[in-house]
Amino acid sequence: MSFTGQPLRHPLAEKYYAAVDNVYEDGYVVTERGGITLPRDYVLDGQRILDFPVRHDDVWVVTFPKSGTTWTQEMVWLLMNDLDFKSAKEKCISDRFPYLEHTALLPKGCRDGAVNTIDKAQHQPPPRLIKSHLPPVLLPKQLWTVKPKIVYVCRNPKDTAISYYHHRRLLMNMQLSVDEFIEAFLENVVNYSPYWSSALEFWKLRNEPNVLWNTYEDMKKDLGAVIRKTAAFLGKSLTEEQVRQLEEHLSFSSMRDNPATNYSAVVQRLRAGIGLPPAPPDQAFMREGAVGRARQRMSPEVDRRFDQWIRDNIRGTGYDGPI
Ligand code: PPS
Repeated sequence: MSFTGQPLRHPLAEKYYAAVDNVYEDGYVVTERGGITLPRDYVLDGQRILDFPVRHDDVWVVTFPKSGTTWTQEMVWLLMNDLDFKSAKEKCISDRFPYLEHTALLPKGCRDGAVNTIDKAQHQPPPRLIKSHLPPVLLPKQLWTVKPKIVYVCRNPKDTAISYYHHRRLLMNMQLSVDEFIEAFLENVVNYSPYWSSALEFWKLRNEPNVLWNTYEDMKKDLGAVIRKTAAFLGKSLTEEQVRQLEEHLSFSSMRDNPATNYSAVVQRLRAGIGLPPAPPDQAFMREGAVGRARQRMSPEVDRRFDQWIRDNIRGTGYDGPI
């Protein structure tokens, strides 16, 4: 069986490609399975990912992009490694916690002969820790039969979209205004969209015993509580002093200043791969780390469209995730 997708055809797609300087030379597809927008090369790996062999002792962190993935990965890595802060600081989180489908998401100039990230994820010593931004429909099928632990993190779609906008500027020098990018986001033109194929579908799975539903907003409100909840889910026990230490390590300022979590080197490498100079000082992966500021960044008209889009997508579902 082969994995297929149709070229993304949308009036906004051309504008969006041009604004990122066509870094995905082969454009985008909408996957036949699930209708997800991804770079064309994803079809080469899609079936292998669906057939990826899952282990019962894996721990997966799954999110829609820009929802607090890195924050959660660092928390889970430390919980799974007896709070070994020293080792955590010695190696970038992307090397400690592979991103399953990353190779297919990298512009060609950034691949640089590196090992395919599916191999990297597969051949880790157990317990393997694996990150993915894929929605349930494209994740390995064995996740639903072998049932390893999955930590899902949801973030309200407006803050997610604004964070995504800045991410595209940082990594691809995207030349769209906030409103133009939000339009593309709402029309499912950006990678991994639709947002709801991830958030709403994982929300439906939130009561599965092997799924933990966390939110970025809860992490901001009471990180200690999320640490305790996640530790219990992973079968780890922590003293209150250890919770405090982990909270400190996971604070925005500490992760921003930590080269193993702030992606500063990765960002420069990826920019160089597509011919961009080092990032300007006012742009960084660890950008703002706030909740609820997105509304101020878009025009009132686009903000209203966004609210309508949320209402349209959750109507009749009972969804009570962050909006
Ligand atoms: S990615 O590229 O999809 O993996 O990005 P992801 O890690 O999911 O999301 C990046 C956003 O998470 C913020 N972040 C944090 N916020 C608060 N505290 C901590 N410790 C933290 N670590 C990462 C990061 O700043 C990005 O959000 P924005 O809104 O852009 O600041």
